Parts: sequence; C-alpha cells; structure tokens
Amino acid sequence: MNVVSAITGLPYVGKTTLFNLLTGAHASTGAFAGAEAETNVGVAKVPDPRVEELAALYKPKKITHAEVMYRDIGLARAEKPGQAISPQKLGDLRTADAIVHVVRAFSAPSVPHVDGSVDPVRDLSTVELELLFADHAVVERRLERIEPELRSSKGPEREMKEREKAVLQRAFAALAEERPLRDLDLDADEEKAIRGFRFLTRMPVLVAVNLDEDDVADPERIIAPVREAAKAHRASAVVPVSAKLEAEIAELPPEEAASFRKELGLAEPALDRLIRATYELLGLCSFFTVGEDEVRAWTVPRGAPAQQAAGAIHTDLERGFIRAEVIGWQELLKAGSEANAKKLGVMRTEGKTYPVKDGEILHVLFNV
Ligand SMILES: Nc1nc2c(ncn2[C@@H]2O[C@H](COP(=O)(O)OP(=O)(O)OP(=O)(O)O)[C@@H](O)[C@H]2O)c(=O)[nH]1
Ligand SMILES: [Mg+2]
Repeated sequence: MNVVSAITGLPYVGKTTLFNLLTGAHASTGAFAGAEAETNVGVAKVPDPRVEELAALYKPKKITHAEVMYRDIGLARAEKPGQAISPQKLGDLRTADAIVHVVRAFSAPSVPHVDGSVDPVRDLSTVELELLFADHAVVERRLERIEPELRSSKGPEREMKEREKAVLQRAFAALAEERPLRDLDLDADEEKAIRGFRFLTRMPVLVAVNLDEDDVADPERIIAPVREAAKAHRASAVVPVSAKLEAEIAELPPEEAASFRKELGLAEPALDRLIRATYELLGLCSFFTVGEDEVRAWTVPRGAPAQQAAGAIHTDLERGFIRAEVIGWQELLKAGSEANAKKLGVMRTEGKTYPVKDGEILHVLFNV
C-alpha cells in the first residue's frame, strides 16, 4: 500500500536525524538543511515479532515485513504566522496521509533553537497554527469561488456543491476558533465532499518528542505537558524518542545495543515504537501469508474485507476471489502447521466481505 507519513516540524528539531534512523537513509542533517532542500523520501520496515515467530516455524527462503513510507519535509522559520511554509512544501505535505510532528525537547547548546529556547509545547502550537492558517486560506478561497459555481449549476451537481459549501462553512468556523479540522464530525458524504482539499489539520497526527538522552529513562516530566497540548490539537499519540541516543545505539552491534537498552531501562527500541505508532496512525494493519518460500506481512486498512485484502497480494486474487482460509497467527503456531490446524478444525473458511483482523493468516482460493 502506498501511504506516506510526513515528518515535519520546526527547523533543527531532529527531523532528518529521525528520518535517517527510521529509513536507513543518509540525508544531510544540520545547517538548516531542511527548509531549502527537496524533501527526502524513504521506507521503514515495520518491526513485527509475529513475522519472526512464523518464520521460525516455516524457515522460509524469504521474510518480508510490512513497510511505512516517510517523507521528511523541513519548514522554514516563521517571521509572521502564515509565512513559514512555502507553497511547494505545502504541496508536499498535502500528498501525505498522516503527519509525524517532531518537537524538540533536547537542550544541546550547540544546536540553536529558531525561537530562542527549548519549549516543545510552544513549538507544537507554532507549527499546528501554521497548518491551520494554510487550511484556512484554502477554505476561504474555495468559499469565494463556489458562489458563482452554485448559481450556474443545477440538479445533483448543485446538491453536491451545496453540501461542499455547508461543510466548508463549518470548517471555516472551526479554523477561526483555531480548532483543527480533525475536530469536525463528518459523515461519509461530507467527508467525501472535502476529501480533495487534503486539509492538513484533518490528517491524523502524532507528536514525536525528541528528548535529551538523560530524560529517556523517565520521560514523563517532559511528556505530560506535551500530551495535554497534543490533546487540544487532536493528535492521536505522543511518542518519546531521543534521536541522538538512537543514532548512537544504531552504531552498536545488536547484542551490545540490547544490553545497553536494558541498562537504560528501555523495554523496546523507541524507533520500533514510533514506526508502529505511525502504522496505527495511518489506520493500517497486517495480515500474513506463510509458506516455505516466503513468510510475508501485507498491509491493509483496518477492517478491510477479505476480497480487498486478497487484492493487496495480487489483483488476480481479488478479481477471482472464491474464499479465504483464515487462522490467527497464535493458533497457527499452536497447531504447528496448516495441515494440523485443518485437522483440529481451527482453520476457518471466510467469504468476500469478511473483515480481516490484524495478525490473521490468509490463504486465498481464487479462479481467474
Ligand atoms: N543533542 C541532540 N542533538 C540532536 C538531536 N537530534 C538532532 N540533533 C542535532 O540537531 C541538529 C539538527 O538536526 P536535524 O536532524 O538536521 O534537524 P532537522 O529538523 O532535520 O533540521 P532542518 O532540516 O534544518 O529543519 C543536528 O546537528 C543534530 O545532530 C538529539 O536528540 N539530541
Ligand atoms: Mg532536515
């Protein structure tokens, strides 16, 4: 699935450092590289212990994890609200499906802060407000132009435009109160009426807090106020991470990395958590296919029907879908093999509309 998360935030907060860590890229960091530069695009593997466990059972030639795409989109510093994001960067942001908003909580005196001091709550508002201004401008322009269009249209076309106008007016009111469009409760038709605008404050957003190394073991003091602020912005999650520490750990051999993490009291690599949080933010889940050739995780929107899920594997499987044999990953591990699972009667047969659940194994029967 081709979904993209934008990584954005103020200059010098560690966006590119994080982006490189997540995707294994080597984009340049520091020296305000981000505001001018092209955006960086890369792919992160979604860590998933279930895939390893299934692979341990099948010993396949190939193991394939799910992936998330990240796009690192640097912003300039705002002189006045509404000026920080160039039209090109706005366009880049609008191609994204979700936003990872990085805020700085690390102190490093050698790294200047564009607003003079370290204040993640203020930074969060600064950028969210920029995005809000950008949406406001779009709504305003469209509301001006829709009037003559309304007058010259009729029938179903007019109805559609009426609906669009009504939603835009609600959007206008929300934005005027500095409420993000995530705050609007829209039904499916209303959602469709404004989908094309790709409003930035309607995209799901998570806040990644780039911590000082010293705060990693006990981030709550730093995180709590950010979490409060994030709630007001309707952010889905707040994820602490120390880009610098993660970069240092990434240099270590795996065993040393693991014991170092243990020493620091970190249960799970922060980057893994961030990738998984992004996957969730995007509304995605994984199902698996298994065999001696390949154990593989496939990505579908949560709740996708089995026929659509089959299409993630191949369009032929979607077109010629007959039924799917389905089993949970744990049940399969317990049974030891698909043959045994069938014998035990724990393998189910499901039809086209069956909503696939995260962690299920699908075997699609099809005919084209
Ligand atoms: N101490 C410390 N320094 C960091 C951390 N993360 C990034 N830096 C440093 O901060 C500087 C800016 O990092 P970048 O990753 O380039 O930041 P950016 O947000 O991509 O900056 P622009 O692209 O210019 O907007 C670099 O010198 C990094 O080494 C961190 O967690 N701790
Ligand atoms: Mg950068």
